Amino acid sequence: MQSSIFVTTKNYLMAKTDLFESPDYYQLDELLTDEHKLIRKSVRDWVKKEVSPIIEGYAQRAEFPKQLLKGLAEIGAFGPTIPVQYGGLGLDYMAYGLIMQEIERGDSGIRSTASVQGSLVMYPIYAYGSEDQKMKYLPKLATGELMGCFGLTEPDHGSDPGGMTTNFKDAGDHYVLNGAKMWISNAPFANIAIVWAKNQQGKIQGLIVERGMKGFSTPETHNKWSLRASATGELVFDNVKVPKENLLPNVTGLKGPLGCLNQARYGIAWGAIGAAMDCYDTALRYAKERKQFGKPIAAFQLQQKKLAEMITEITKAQLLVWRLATLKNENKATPAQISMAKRNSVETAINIAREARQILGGMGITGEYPIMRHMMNLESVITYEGTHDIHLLITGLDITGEEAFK
Ligand code: TGC
Ligand code: FAD
Repeated sequence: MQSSIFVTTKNYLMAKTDLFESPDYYQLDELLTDEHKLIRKSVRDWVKKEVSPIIEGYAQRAEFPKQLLKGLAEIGAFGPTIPVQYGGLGLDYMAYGLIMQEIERGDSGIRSTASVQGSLVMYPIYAYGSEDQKMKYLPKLATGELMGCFGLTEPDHGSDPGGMTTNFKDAGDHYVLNGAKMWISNAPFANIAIVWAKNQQGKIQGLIVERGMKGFSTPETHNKWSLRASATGELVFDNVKVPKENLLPNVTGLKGPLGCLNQARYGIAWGAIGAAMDCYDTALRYAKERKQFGKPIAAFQLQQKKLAEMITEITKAQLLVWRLATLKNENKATPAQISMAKRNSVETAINIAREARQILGGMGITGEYPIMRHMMNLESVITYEGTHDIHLLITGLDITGEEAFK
């Protein structure tokens, strides 16, 4: 009895100190600039100091740690690739990927908050907005003074967003918006929402809807077993009067929201590797310390197989996103290449989380270690931003020329 309390206490203490060391089996660091490494280090240090000590408690209580927003803004997580004149950092896509990797190493839900703010709220305003909209919103979104969310999915239209029914009508000096969005990250606390809706001609356009507009509400979604430290909600529009200047003027059609998804899916391709690295690192350390049958479990071939396959898959995924980053920096990355990377990284991560959980035995199911939280989070990550199936079909279409969605 005494010895089991001792073991639990010892493991508890081990788990609460974030000892993460990132695997770099193929010396990929040599492919990064000093600036990239510095950015990665500063985000990693922040995650170790601010996220790791508190995240398990927030996930267990299904609460969003709102106090992290200021720090996320300070480490440049909100719109790092947005030009400096609009409050961003003007960084390249390698830096953006590394930031997402490090944040998701802490928790996918916190990375979600950053992805949505940067790729799904700031990006559409930057890419499709008027100069006035950019100046009004982007600097405040970069500092976290304003937080945003992105409304594409509806109760009856998830993988098929083109079927959306949310719509707006021209009412003279304003538009009138009606409909509902579901599964919206950051909705419960967002100050603004980028809402994709059909105009009177049935064409999809984006509107900036502000909290406080009459008829706009954001009920929270409860009872999630995944992304418990991320706030998810609905967006409900009941005859909301939206000023005409809040329409994003420079895009029409589904390519508007899908263009934003390219940015966010790219970030997830990097981010999920962060979760995988955390599970691998935790399992490797545990396997070296945990003894059964008189020796560390790391000395058993079956555990070595798991660990060896994990580092192999992580290394392959790291190479894929590194190359994707270089293509993205040259503006040559195709949406299908991004889909392949998102799909591969998330599948890699979810498989590694499941194997790592087994290496920890019973301890693996507890909140003393991050693995089960990552595993449950990844069940959302494999579904949002396009499901695993949809990304496979995007690859299928790209290589065969045959569309198999419909
Ligand atoms: P389809 O006819 O193929 O395309 C319509 C128009 O869009 C263009 N397009 C793209 N443009 C930019 N980037 C892309 N990735 C694009 N994919 C397609 C296309 O060229 C066409 O343009 P045009 O000019 O001809 O009109 O559209 P479809 O209706 O057949 O649907 C295709 C499909 C299934 C691939 C697409 O709709 C899809 O990706 N579905 C998945 C939906 C999804 O990913 N939803 C994500 C919601 S947001 C979210 O999950 C946030 S989670 C945030 C977090 O917490 O991190
Ligand atoms: P469905 O589209 O109903 O799919 C159900 C199943 O059918 C899936 O397995 C799917 O792969 C399969 N399927 C669908 N179509 C096909 C096909 N043509 N061929 C083969 N199989 C098919 N959305 C936003 O707009 N903004 C957000 O911020 C946001 N945040 C989210 C946060 C969380 C925690 C979650 C879980 C979701 C979030 N989403 C968000 C929604 C997310 O993008 C959708 O859940 C996702 O696109 C899938 O839609 P769906 O859940 O309606 O599933």
